[in-house]
Amino acid sequence: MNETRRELLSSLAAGPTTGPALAEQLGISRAAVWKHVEALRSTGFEIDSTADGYSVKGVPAYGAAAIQYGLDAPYRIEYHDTIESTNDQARSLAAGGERDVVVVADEQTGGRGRLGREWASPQGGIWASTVLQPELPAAHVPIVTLAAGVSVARACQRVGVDATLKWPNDVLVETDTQQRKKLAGILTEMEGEADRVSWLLVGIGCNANIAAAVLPETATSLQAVVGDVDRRRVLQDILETLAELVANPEGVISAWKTHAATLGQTVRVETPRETIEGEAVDIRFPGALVVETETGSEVVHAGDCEHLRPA
Ligand code: BT5
Repeated sequence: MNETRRELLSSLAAGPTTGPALAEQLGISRAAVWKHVEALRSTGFEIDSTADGYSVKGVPAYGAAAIQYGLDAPYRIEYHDTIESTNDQARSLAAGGERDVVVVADEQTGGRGRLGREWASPQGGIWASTVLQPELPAAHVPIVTLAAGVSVARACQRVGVDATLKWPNDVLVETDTQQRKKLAGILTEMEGEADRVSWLLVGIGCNANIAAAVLPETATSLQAVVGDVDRRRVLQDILETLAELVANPEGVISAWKTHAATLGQTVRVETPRETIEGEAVDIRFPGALVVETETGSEVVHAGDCEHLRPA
């Protein structure tokens, strides 16, 4: 979506605005304003023309303009009905110099998890990758993965789903059977040098309006817990919290701890070098897990974590 369309949506979100006022604000002709309004109507926006100006009466369920409308985060939305992987598309935008753009899809045909694992991404999910350039050294990037987890957990809680966080990148929810299942996952990828991140991709996959039966056995969805949700609002919520936390990374650890499922669990963490077993006792900036083992305390920076039982 271009800058003019984005500005127009943000003016309309603030309240009814007349054609001449919009033309002046956007620095375009009144005829051009009318064309933009018609284009929005053709994507499903209901826009009335009243004495006060153009007034939005209805917003389409999903799509670039719908997600952009009323979004309180400094991101541009690029939307695809279907795509191989939003992270791949975000990567090519990042390589072309774009920042602060979110690639969103209704369906992915080649969704990826970490270490090349498959990520099931049928229609109805929230599949979104944000291209960022945070003011962080590369070593601090894990804080952004935690921030994304917090953003998803909060957005899920707002629709009535008690989501919790499993270190480092999973969002879980307890199902009827007292089992915890995976509701969402985060895939962070970056390019840069030790002291400077040139771009960072935050890929978020959240099983929203999807039947649990079409997901892996270990997964669940918002639909399975509370029924269909307004994906547009949920994604806006996620992006708004993400933007806020990325701008204030010092608040992320305490926010993460308030949703943590991992702390207080006996865990097994597989790192590239070893397997560590013990009680998960703390999370430390920029995102390390502290595990109390039989032989002492270990600080783990990356790995796959399995919850064995409450400690
Ligand atoms: C993750 O990997 O959890 C990161 C997932 C990131 C997906 C997003 S969607 C938007 C963006 N574009 C992409 O292509 N990717 C990102 P990991 O921790 O490696 O977990 C992967 C494992 O989760 C798989 O091996 C399955 O066991 C399980 N899994 C696969 N699909 C799932 C789903 N839809 N929901 C829950 N679990 C799933």
